[in-house]
Amino acid sequence: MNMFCKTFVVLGISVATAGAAITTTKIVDKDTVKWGGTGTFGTAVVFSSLIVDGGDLTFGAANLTGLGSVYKRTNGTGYLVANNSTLIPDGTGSFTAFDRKLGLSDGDVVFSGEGSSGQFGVYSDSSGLNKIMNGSTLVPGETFYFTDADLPSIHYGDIAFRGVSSGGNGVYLYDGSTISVIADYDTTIPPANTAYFDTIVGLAYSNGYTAFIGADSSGNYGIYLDNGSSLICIADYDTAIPGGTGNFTWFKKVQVDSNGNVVFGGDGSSRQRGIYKYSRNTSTLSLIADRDTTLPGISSVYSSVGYPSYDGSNVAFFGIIDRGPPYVPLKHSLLVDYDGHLINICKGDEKVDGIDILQFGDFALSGNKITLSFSGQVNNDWVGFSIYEFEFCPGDINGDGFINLSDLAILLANLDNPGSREDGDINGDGMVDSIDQAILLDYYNESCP
Ligand SMILES: [Ca+2]
Ligand SMILES: [Ca+2]
Repeated sequence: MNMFCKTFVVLGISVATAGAAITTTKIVDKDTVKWGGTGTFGTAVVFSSLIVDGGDLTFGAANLTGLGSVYKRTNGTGYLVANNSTLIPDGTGSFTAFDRKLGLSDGDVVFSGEGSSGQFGVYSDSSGLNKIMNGSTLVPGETFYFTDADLPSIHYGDIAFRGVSSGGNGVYLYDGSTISVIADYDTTIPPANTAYFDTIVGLAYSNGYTAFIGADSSGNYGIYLDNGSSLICIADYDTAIPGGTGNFTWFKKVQVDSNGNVVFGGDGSSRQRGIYKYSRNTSTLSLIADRDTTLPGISSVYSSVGYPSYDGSNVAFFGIIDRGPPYVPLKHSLLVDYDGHLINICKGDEKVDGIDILQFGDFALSGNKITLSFSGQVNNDWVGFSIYEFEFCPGDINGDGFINLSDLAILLANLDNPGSREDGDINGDGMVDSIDQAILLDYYNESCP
């Protein structure tokens, strides 16, 4: 492969005009007119709770009192899903708040919201806003009602959520007409099956697979997967950390794809933290990245990883710098593990569309696009939060949509030198070197997705 490359250097292929190796597109910022409303978003909101599904996006706009509005973009058009002026379906008055976990599938958003006098419920905006469940809904198989619900997740018509009642916590699935129990306080926890679920703190659903983070009454947490007929443990406090030391001691942000593969964040003793994947076909757990993984563009010995966004193929996450004791984490970069290549997509000390990033918010991955919210300033003026889409095509250095000789020529002209993305630094570590060359050759003669 090396000979192949050197040949082109000798031939002296002309370097194409530098283009955009990663293109950024603004979705919303402070000057955007509120979708489905009047006035601009302004600088007083925090964009959070991002979920993408193909080209569709949903997010929340939080103010000082919590998530005040839910928005979505489908087929390129932005809509207001619900805000504090939206009447509660099958309820009284308007919503007063929304929980931070949203769901999105096939253009439909699912959310949990609250109203006056203790109203709560799970709602979907398919064919107008409609109630999935609320405080007048009986817990399946019981004679009592739900007292709270959140963590909704949707895949086409199916909606999974956490329900709370006098019985305890449960994971429930609405199939378009009926609510059934996936796991609840009457369900024994595998593999020992000697204790019952008591607490549910994370939930994801796709195509008949429900993954959740649950614990018994003693606070022993685990990641569990239900396939519609059986419930298995993917990892718990008795599970050795892949590539780490000892067993897991904490779990966060579980994600599941339509084939039942699960990605989650896991912690261990001695400040271990990583992102792990359960492959359902092989029933194996593997490491995606942890604090010992070399993260391109992050040199600090205190580097660590944040919690994942998984799109069914690849995983994106924040690279974090723990600023020494007391280890206050600082989100430093947004990275993606794309086809096994670790690429730094956005560094906190870079400008995006002229904005100096001050703080990262939330993000979501779909294919070769990452949607990211961040706050920042322009010429030292605070411009609040924005949402941008980052489209990347590893190897397309000149940004013409193809990975070919023109890109390779740019890379080789700068080989073994410091450089920018436009110079051939594909993984974003500041150097144009053999790592970048290997990534480019992986996609050689392909076009961008
Ligand atoms: Ca190209
Ligand atoms: Ca590089």
